[in-house]
Amino acid sequence: MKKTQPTVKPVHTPVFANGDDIQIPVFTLLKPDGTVYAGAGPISLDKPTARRIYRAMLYTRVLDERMLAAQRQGRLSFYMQCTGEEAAVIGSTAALDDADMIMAQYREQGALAYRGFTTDEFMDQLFGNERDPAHGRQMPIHYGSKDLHYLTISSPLATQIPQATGYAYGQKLAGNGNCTLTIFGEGAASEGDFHAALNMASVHKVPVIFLCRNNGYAISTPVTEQFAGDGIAARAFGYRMQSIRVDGNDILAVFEATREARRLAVEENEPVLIEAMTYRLAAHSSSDDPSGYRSKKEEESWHRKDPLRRMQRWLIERDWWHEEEERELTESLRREVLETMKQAEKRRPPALETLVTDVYTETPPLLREQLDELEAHIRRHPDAYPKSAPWLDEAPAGRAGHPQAAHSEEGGA
Ligand SMILES: Cc1ncc(C[n+]2csc(CCOP(=O)(O)OP(=O)(O)O)c2C)c(N)n1
Ligand SMILES: [Mg+2]
Repeated sequence: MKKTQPTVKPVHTPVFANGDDIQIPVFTLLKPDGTVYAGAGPISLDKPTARRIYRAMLYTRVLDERMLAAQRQGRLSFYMQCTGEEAAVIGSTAALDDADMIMAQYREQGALAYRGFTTDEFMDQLFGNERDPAHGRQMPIHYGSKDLHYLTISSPLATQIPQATGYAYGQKLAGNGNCTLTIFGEGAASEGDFHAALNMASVHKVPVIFLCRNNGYAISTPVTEQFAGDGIAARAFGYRMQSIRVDGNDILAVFEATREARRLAVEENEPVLIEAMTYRLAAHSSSDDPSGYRSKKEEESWHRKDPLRRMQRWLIERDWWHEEEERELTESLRREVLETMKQAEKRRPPALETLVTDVYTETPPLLREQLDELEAHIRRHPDAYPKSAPWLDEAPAGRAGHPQAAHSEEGGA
């Protein structure tokens, strides 16, 4: 795309432009029945990648079902499902190089599953046990993996979007041939961060792909109450950025669109905006009940467009997948998730000390004092804390019986 200044062609009556003359089509290749549209462009998805994608989609479904049930049983405090949006998340991830960076929102566990995040890693984070790299300091679903080039999830919406522009600028300077994919909801795109990120990416021509999952809702707020413009795709034009709207439940279209976006980003330093039209089939989170704000009829109409079913039909049609294989895989994944969860929930909590580590090289005196007071408090009220917690007795040498702790205990709190 050419870089230009604003057009200055004179007219002599007031002409207001509102963008209505720009029609953004929806790119789609795969029909809901799993057959490909007549006249559809080339499909580059090969068998091994297609199977890897489908396995990750199945895994994510199984994980979501099991973990929501665990939350309902009171074993887990909170959960968020990717259900219904697996094609948008996994299809885009699969079109990247595995070393490309991903900066996501919170509903994109399918991207991690595709890259090989293990069930142990999912469970240790969800249960915040002693093996959780964040030491239980994040809510469940705030995964991250340096090895898999996946930035740790942040709860405040849209923070990852300008971070992605900055990171991708670094990739451009490093000349490593990689790009960054940032994924976010249409609700997050109402944040100023979204606009700042697009503007900076366009001005500095950085290799970043902005992927908006337009799933119809920001918690209970439907898109009709979120914005008046033509979705999210149209916003790219204000920054002279290329954009594409794609059927987000069509694995083939998401894959091809992202593949081309990656080429533009890496080879031509053109950032791209992708709007994936999809639907959040489940509740916003385990704390939400959608029956208060949307109809069963609406939900059912989207169940018929389920991205898994659609891809499954395409795979079976090509003899790349079989129903028997799916039954066996689903069963074994269910067993794996359940068994791993049982182990993770029994694992010990992180050491108490980790409350004040990781930020400063040496724990500052004020934090140390607070930790001592906490220890003293727990010793005074042992019944109010988990019996399994081995925190105090395993405190590093010099910690247990620390004079400060004794002092606080005497003083009372
Ligand atoms: C800055 C900020 N404001 C509000 C919230 C509360 N909040 C959490 S999720 C959410 C809805 C986001 O909707 P969307 O971006 O469309 O993502 P979806 O949940 O649909 O995947 C809101 C408002 C937040 N986490 N951060
Ligand atoms: Mg949304």
